[in-house]
Amino acid sequence: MEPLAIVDVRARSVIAPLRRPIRTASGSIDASPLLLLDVLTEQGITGSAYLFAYSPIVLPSLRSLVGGLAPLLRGQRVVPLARQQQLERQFRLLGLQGLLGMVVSTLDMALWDALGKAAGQPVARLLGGEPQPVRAYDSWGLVDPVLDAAALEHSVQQGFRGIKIKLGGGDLAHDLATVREVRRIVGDAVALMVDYNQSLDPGEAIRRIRALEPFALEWVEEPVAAEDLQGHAQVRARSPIPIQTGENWWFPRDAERALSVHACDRMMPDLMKIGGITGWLSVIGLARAASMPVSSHLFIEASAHVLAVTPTCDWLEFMDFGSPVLEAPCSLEQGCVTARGPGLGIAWNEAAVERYLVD
Ligand code: SMN
Ligand code: MG
Repeated sequence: MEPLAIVDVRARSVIAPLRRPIRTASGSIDASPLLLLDVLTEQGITGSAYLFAYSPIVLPSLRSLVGGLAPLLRGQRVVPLARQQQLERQFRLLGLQGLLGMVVSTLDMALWDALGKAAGQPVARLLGGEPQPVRAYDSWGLVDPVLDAAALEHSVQQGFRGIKIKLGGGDLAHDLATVREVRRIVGDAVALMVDYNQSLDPGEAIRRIRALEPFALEWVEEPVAAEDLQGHAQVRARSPIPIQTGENWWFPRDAERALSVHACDRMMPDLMKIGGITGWLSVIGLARAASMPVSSHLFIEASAHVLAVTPTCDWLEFMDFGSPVLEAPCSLEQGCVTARGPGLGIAWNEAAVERYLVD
């Protein structure tokens, strides 16, 4: 079959509901601003993917960026690596990061979705693997162990093998009281992760992490500013608990920078920032060479595919931002998520898109 050819690229903005607000030490998110991206091809195949914009304020800019890229892509073949190299060249002086990096990464996911749909195969199979169950953790924001007790118990009853909560909303005593109570609620058999969302300085992070040692945490995530790789390395060198980071790395070069200074024990690249599936494939080679466990960040559907071909696969983060606008949202089965095809398994629920459409 001749390579798919791009006819157009379309973006729609929606603000979808969240299962629960995400309160973090660095701000709160009460709804899910998403950009839905579709790559239309001459062969009638449409590749789809979405990005999470964090703030609705940037949705118009994201849509405008897609409109600006469309003329560069019309008539081009659906070859993800070639398209990413084309855009890297095009924006060499500006650099692929920020909103443009998010759009380029999401375009990559949509291109892979198109290839999978054209082949009638799940993307995991195009990547040389096959869909397989990946253990998932339920990702929470800051929690109130009293008010959220029943819902946390429900997460465990649903079969999640891990629970992540955010910390840093108060002082150390508040963190300790929260972790102690959540550990009691979820029990010792469930992995417990904590995420400081970049809210501490290295000294305070070391102080707090040392105090958290008794709770057998799976990891402590982004204790300091994401871009402070030396700070991460400083904390890691003194931490009794594995340090996790990566959701804010831009393309594989940031992963290499972090590994070169030993910033973390585990990594969790975000498909929307690391360069999509093409970027992810470069990063897992670095992780394998460093024997570093790799987890995902958001984007459950596409993450299930790439984790299925990740040699050091660790955890899938279950934060289902896309579910409200998908025909067939991902589900948890025996504590795991399994990739579905064809493509990434992404098809819009058009009635829901209409309901949540911003423009
Ligand atoms: C996070 C994800 C999405 C929105 C806010 C915070 C968090 C995580 O860093 O790792 O889930
Ligand atoms: Mg995080």
